Amino acid sequence: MTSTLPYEVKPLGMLFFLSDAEKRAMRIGRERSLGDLGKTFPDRVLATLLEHVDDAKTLMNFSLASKMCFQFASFDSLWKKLYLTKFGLEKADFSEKTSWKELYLGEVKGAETKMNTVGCLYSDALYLPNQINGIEINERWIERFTVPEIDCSGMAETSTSDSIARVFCEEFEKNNLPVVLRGLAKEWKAIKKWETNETLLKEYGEETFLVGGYRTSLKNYISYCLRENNMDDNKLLLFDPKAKMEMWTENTGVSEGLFHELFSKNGDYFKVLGEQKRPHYKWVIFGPSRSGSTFHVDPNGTSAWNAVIRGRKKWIMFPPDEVPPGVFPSEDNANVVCPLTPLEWYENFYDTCYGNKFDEDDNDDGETNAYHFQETICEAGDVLFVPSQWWHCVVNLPSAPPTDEGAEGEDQDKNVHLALTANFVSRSNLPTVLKILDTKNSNLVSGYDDKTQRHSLGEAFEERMRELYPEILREAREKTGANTSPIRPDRASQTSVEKDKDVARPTPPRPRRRPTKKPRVASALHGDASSSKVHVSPFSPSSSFSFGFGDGRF
Ligand SMILES: O=C(O)CCC(=O)C(=O)O
Ligand SMILES: [Fe+2]
Repeated sequence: MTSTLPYEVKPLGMLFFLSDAEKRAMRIGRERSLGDLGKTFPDRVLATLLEHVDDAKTLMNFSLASKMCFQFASFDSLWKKLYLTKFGLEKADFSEKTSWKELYLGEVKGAETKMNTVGCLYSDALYLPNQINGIEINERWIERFTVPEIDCSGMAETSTSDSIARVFCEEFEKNNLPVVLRGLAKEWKAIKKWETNETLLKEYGEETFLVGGYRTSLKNYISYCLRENNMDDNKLLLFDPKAKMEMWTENTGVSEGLFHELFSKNGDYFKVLGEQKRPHYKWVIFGPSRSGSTFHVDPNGTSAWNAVIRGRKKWIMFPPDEVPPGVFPSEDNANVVCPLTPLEWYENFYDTCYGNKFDEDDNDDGETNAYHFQETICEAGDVLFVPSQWWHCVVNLPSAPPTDEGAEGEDQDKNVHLALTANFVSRSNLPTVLKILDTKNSNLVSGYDDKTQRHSLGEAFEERMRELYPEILREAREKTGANTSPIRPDRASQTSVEKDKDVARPTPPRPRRRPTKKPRVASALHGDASSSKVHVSPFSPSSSFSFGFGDGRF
């Protein structure tokens, strides 16, 4: 992977290959250039300090102090943050500029500074984006398909359709277990109509969408996705809860036939609040290859369906009572510390999930100590059911596993991934939803632009449910009163069908598993700045924690 940085940065470990004299020269150069700052702070801390500089002028002044300062102040995620905060995305022209710094300076006449570079800098902190962009997708990460599947391709016949609906509801939805509905959306018009960037742009090129919380035209976003040498470690996702209604009404089959039967007929109880008052629930998600959503559970206790329109999505999902390794939720689950990008998680934790025994876990229920996670890949036309409170992490896979440099960019259409998703309240997850709303914890409740609406959601919802569905509310309230734990999948039902079960039967909470690695830098997630369901910053500060930088100084 080639670097687009204005200077050459190498991982600290590469110092090993220098002669003693060269190492000494590097050390002296660093000391002279950074002075007390360099003596006092490790690179990682220095880079983090610079994240708190919120105006470009200060950053530019800092960069003029010395060659090293210039290099630190050129760290592109600093400029990404400054650019987005000041200009949003509307004007960003990704076809012209290769870095966020260039974009920023392009907006400010005469701001360009020239500095001879120091040649080469050895710093893990500054090498971080290269390292993340250089993570190769390992075959091992994408070869397992353990989420159960229902083949929906022959559903023209009513009898097939009926039996799919029965199996989905009885075995999966009621038991709060994931399932892939293969081909359920394959007849949706969107799949043909949006097959290429050209056709997609023809229809929506000038339309604006929310990207990382900022509005920009689709034309501009697609050029961002296709930008060569995109060195953003946390690539921007188009994640828009208010995209044009016609994208749904004219291009999908969400309100008819089997799809309607599965997901809306007996569910979607937030509809009692009306379109204006219900929390966000329908999202358009576009993203380049390697982008995705880091570990999270979906908002407000809802379940979701996710339909791939173009591209490929790798999913890994953990049941509600198993916090995935490398993920550290706060006590109330409102904040989660975890790797900022899905591929960082794979690189550092995927293998931990297999065959790892946790000694403090006392095999109390006769099960093995292994995690009960499930994995799959969804392609165009496939729909995944994401049950309430399941942890999941999603990554958009390049069209073919890259074998050599440049292979990822070969198929531009396949490397822009499109999906539609919606969250819903059903009879099965209603107790969980009510319990979360009961907390009135405005960090747990989400889906409004205006945070004050979060507070009253529980009361408003309950009132309307009492008017319109009193029996269903009563049934759910009996469960919330009787048991305060979230819906948990019954392990036995993961392999056998329990047809006589009406609703998910909560099992007692299991002890949380102890992950084997701890983040070196605890990076709390940062509120609701983006429109994403995942509460992460739209920026990619270098405080995303990462591993494998063993310089031992931090
Ligand atoms: O499709 C994706 O990238 C992630 C979807 C997801 O997890 C969500 O919308 O909550
Ligand atoms: Fe999600």
